[in-house]
Amino acid sequence: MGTPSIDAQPYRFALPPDRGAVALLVIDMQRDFLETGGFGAALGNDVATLKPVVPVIARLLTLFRQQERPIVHTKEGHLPDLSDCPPVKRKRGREGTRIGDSGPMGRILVLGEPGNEIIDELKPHPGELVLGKPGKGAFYATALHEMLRARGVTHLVLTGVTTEVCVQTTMREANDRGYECLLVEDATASYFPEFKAATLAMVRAQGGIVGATATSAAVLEAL
Ligand code: C5J
Repeated sequence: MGTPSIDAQPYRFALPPDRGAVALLVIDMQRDFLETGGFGAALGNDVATLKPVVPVIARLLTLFRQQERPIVHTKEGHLPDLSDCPPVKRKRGREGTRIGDSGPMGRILVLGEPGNEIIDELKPHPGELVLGKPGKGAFYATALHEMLRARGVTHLVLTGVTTEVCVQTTMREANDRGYECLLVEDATASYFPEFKAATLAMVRAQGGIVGATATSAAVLEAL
């Protein structure tokens, strides 16, 4: 029998023998993106398009918890004084619904506000890493790389929202830092289904230029 691997074409995400080396990354499953009244809705998006991934991520979380593999949850958010929010990022919103403005779930995309909380269905358990991040990529201006290295993580299973923004950016950052990356197809969503499809195709193109993709069924079976 060869090395167990998740059957992702065209590149094989070979599982290392050390369980602790494979981490689940749950990106930005926060109320700001998934609930009415948050940042995503303020930008004019239909938040319902993201909902189908919630039970899929919940299943992956259950398995990673059972197997005591590392789990990292990220939340996009800025400091209350917005000192970590580049003016260009704030400027791009619509008047009244920009980062830092007050909305139905508190200040939009600000750490510690109700909208910044991870949704109830996917609440982190004690001992899991929860990382606030000011950028789209989870490695930008955070200690994520150091945290993962300290735990011996070499492989990342990526999930979360939105596929073409924070998930794809994080995957590219992780690839550049030497992580083996697998994006779980039905555990990631976009407000724009065509952007999700394009992202999956981009990831898989050219021999898996930044990693692989696979269904959650394949991941659950392989693990
Ligand atoms: C966005 C994210 N879409 N988490 N953030 O602004 O993808």
